[in-house]
Amino acid sequence: MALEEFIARYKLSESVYVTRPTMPSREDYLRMLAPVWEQRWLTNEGPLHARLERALAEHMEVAHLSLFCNGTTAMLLALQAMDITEGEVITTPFTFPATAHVIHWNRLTPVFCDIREDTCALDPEAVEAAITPRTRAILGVHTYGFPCDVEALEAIAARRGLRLLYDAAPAFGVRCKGRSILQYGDMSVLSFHATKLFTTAEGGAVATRNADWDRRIRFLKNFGIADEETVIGPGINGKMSELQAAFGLLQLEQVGEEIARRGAVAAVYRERLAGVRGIRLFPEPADATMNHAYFPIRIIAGEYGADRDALNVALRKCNIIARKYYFPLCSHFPCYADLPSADPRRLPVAERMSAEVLCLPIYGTLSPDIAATIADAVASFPDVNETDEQR
Ligand code: T4K
Repeated sequence: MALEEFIARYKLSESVYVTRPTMPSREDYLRMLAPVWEQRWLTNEGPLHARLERALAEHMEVAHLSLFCNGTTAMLLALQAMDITEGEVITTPFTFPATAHVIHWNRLTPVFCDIREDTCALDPEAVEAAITPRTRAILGVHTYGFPCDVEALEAIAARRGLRLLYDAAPAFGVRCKGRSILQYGDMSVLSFHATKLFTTAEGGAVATRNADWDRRIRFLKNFGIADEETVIGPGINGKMSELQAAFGLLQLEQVGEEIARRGAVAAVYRERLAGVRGIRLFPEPADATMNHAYFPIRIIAGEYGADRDALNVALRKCNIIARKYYFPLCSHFPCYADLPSADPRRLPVAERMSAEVLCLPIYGTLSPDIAATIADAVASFPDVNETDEQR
């Protein structure tokens, strides 16, 4: 098949993005905002903010949950609340830049560590091998919502006296071994960015079962202010507004249905792509309930007959805007590339995943028919008989 024929067959009438936010109705949002207008209370722990904190803590089954203006600030302060002020933090290079950057912004050293092929999450054996006398904490990421190896990491952290923090930005609503994913580790951080399953446009949260850390987090995100005349430390502004909290309360009503709809899209992809030569699907973890926030696939170039990047370019010509989450690896950023732990030879799985993974569009309003067309385009791209250059 010629490339023109491929495009003619699979081109969608409108661009389909990797994700789209679930929107509450305008009427519902205006109704939710009515008390904000009446009371003229816009931020600083307002009533909607308090309602959303309670509702999310209950929904996610955690003792304490503190809302934030975004996930990055939440993660920055989570490290500070646990008093991690010097040394090294072990983390994954296969993540959004924020994960590595919060370590750097806290004047700590990120130590990149390899990942597992089946979940793209930290490889516990590599974590253990990366520990030095300067290691203070492990910062795992539940990549694509696949839970980290929580028991193994917990055992390592306990044995080696390290703090264990999770970047749970992609894992809203995920359950692992019968418990909310946020119940694992010392603290977990969520992102409520517009690209996330549950969104407040910008936003985030820190969850912990430790009341003392929760108290510190609350001071830190409000300039360290204890009362009108007392500032107990150098805090920052990490607060969420009432307008965002109102959006979040409506999102929470829709999130169960959103997950179910995404599950239906994932099922179409799984059915159509199972067994396609050179395409690997990630196994659904047996002991976790997924949120279907992402649908990553791996393209094994040698078997597929084309590489991930060629497929990605061709899909874009068909208005299918998939994403190479996560390329480049954080360990390739100029600010980290000179670290000994950034050496590609130490990160073989992460390097491979970064070259092979493509995240296909998935969101609740994506019709199963469009998902089927996308899957068919992926399956038939190797039939395009142009050279790589022509592609
Ligand atoms: N840790 C992890 C593992 C994370 O994934 C993130 C954020 C964080 C930490 C940090 O949390 P925050 O501080 O952001 O709360 C996006 C987001 O900017 C980023 O927040 C998110 N991860 C990451 C996975 O995705 P981009 O560069 O891919 O965004 P962008 O603008 O290209 O959007 C992707 C697609 O989403 C668009 O093609 C269409 C759709 N979209 C996007 C926006 C902004 C919409 O439909 N509506 C929108 O408003 O980074």
